[in-house]
Amino acid sequence: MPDLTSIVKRAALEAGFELAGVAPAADARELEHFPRWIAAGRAGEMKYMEARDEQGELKRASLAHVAPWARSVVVCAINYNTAHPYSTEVNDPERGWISRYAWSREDYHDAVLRRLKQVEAALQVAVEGVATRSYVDTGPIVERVFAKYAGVGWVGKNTCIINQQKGSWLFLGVILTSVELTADVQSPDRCGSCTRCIEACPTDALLRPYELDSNRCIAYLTIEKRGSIPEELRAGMGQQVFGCDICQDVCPWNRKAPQSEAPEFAAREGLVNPALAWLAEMSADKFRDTFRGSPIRRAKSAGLRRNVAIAMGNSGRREFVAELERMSRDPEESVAESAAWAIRQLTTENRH
Ligand code: B12
Ligand code: SF4
Ligand code: SF4
Repeated sequence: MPDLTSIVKRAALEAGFELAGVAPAADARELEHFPRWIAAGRAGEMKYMEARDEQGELKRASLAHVAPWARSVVVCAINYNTAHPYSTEVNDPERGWISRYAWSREDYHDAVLRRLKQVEAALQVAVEGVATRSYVDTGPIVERVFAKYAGVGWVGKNTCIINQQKGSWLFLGVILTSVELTADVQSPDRCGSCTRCIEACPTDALLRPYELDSNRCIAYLTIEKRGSIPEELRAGMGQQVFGCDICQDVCPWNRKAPQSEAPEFAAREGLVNPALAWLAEMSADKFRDTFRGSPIRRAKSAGLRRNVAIAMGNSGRREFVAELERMSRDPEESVAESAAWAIRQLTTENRH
């Protein structure tokens, strides 16, 4: 008769996860960093990161604040890599970059949660009355810390979970459970003396190893930030129009990253290195149709237009001025203002 931990791990593999491990539901020392990170304003405008419990404690700082009943945390991971170049390998100024994770046919929250529910169901069959709760980005916990203690991967200096065999193109999903499972050995840090990610970040968002300032991170600026993007960061955004992969593209552990076998993560047509002109012309209705079921919806139509205007401003291509003039009359202030900025970039110092 296999033990409960083996049943759960087997269910995770059967559900399509490539990695699954168990972390104790205890607070790891890395979580001590979290309140300092919040106090320093590193979460930017992501207010949900600052959610507090009734005692006024930051929920994410301790699992005890969120699920005092939990005894173990099952951490599952699935690879979303596809056979397409890295952002650091392409260089066409007329094209933008959408982050690798967002090319998918289905939003990863749905694709991962469906699999987690399958694992949860196996656990419930095995243990009557067990309490479980699944999260994919959706709960107030710092998933990566638990992934480290579940042996799924180490927290790299770029703050991403890296697995020695699979690299870091991984989505994480966690299941809190009221039964105690056998914990795995934590993943050792294999970054060594490497600092490539820190050097490659174009906006200096990695302040020091393991510390990211969202306010400077292109992933935050292009996806989460509403309104205008600070001018001093726009040049560093280069051609990124949704998310950013640079600190993972340069990571040696992703040099031979395997590809995903999950059909949901195959790239949608047109999203790998898309033409900026195509995105700029996209109406709000077309945006809704094109990105139905895609994580790109999170930026909203106006957010994507704003990002595209900035990428055009960084392109050095005067041909974009006519399109940008149209965008400078956009009813959304942040789009209009970004387009006006882009026109200045193309018509003054960066003329081609
Ligand atoms: C908020 C958020 C963001 C923010 C902030 C990112 C960040 N680094 O915190 C923004 C919008 C910028 C972002 C970007 C991205 N995100 Co995000 N994001 C989250 C979310 C919702 C919370 C992360 C969080 O709690 N941050 C708080 C800070 C303090 O945590 P942290 O940086 O991880 O720091 C911990 C460790 O570094 C640790 N630590 C470990 N060792 C050491 C050593 C020292 C010395 C120190 C000081 C600290 C330290 O201390 C901290 C914990 O207290 C998680 C889902 C979740 N609920 O966990 C997804 C998540 C982290 N994101 C994910 C992804 C895929 C991305 C992007 C790749 C998307 C993209 N391509 O644009 C980028 C990657 C950017 C990057 N380098 O991190 C995945 C990561 C998968 C992986 N392999 O790691 C997650 C887990 C979602 C998921 N379920 O799959 N994200
Ligand atoms: S995602 Fe991009 S901007 Fe953010 S830390 Fe990594 S390289 Fe820097
Ligand atoms: S680039 Fe180097 S330092 Fe950065 S996460 Fe990868 S191995 Fe670690």
